[in-house]
Amino acid sequence: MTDPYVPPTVWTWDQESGGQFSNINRPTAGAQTERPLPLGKHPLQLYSLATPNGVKVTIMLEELLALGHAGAEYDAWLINIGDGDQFGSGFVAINPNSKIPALVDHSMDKPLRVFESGSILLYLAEKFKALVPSNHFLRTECLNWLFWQMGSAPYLGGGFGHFYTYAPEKWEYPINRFTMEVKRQLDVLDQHLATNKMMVDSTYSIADIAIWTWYGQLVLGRQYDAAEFLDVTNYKHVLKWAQEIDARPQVQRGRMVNRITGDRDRQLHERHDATDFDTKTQDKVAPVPD
Ligand SMILES: N[C@@H](CCC(=O)N[C@@H](CS)C(=O)NCC(=O)O)C(=O)O
Repeated sequence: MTDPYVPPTVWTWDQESGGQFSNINRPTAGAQTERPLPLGKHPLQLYSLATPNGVKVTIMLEELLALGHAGAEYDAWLINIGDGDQFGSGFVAINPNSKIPALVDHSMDKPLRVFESGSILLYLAEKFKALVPSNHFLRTECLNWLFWQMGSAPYLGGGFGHFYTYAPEKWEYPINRFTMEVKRQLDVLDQHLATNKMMVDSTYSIADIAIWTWYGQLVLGRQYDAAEFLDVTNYKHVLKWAQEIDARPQVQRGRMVNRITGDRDRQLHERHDATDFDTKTQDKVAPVPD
């Protein structure tokens, strides 16, 4: 039996954790390399990867474009967090927290940086007056759920996902702790969606986009290979809502942008034009020889 861990008086970083992301985890902030960011032709420049946080923004931009907001045209550049791109000087200048997604709006006198996925969703919703209710009561409810998601998802990703999937060993205590919390969160959503078609009444909004990328995709079986373990089909109202959102063409396009895993015809590493979905997916630009 190994000795129980006794925390030292002062913690020091003297060893890699051994987990899947141990090569990029550090107890310090700031740029590690000198690397400027590329700049495209559109007003909005997005630097991201198709994780649940990243996909929130590409779905939002595709939704805005589908609504006819031409000012939402964007270049999406790939930030490969596994390669440490988030620690380049250009990226750190637009997000000192070194996490995707980060957006720069060049449509004004001087460029404006926006980081934190919830802040980006709200920024775009306000800029284009879309996908956030204007009614004071409904808008407040929309922000309640947006902030709920921003506070809850770290339990799902950093807690459950980390210990169930990425940690170097399976430890019962943290898996139990975070599984209980994630199932409680799913029950919160299930009870809410039992009497509401969407997160805010019956109108699709940034609250749905934010929550769907995490909890919607979890019940659709796309996260952490944990659908059976979490018994996700039990959350029937969440599942129905998730399937409805999943069927939106804008959502399907948004999921493809900055994706570097999965089916090659669903991977669009960079997006600079609406036609890229038809011509620049990986099966077309880098076909695998037979
Ligand atoms: N609260 C942030 C979280 C962003 C976040 O955790 N991004 C992850 C990918 S989903 C990341 O960039 N990780 C890189 C790292 O930890 O070094 C948001 O919602 O934007």
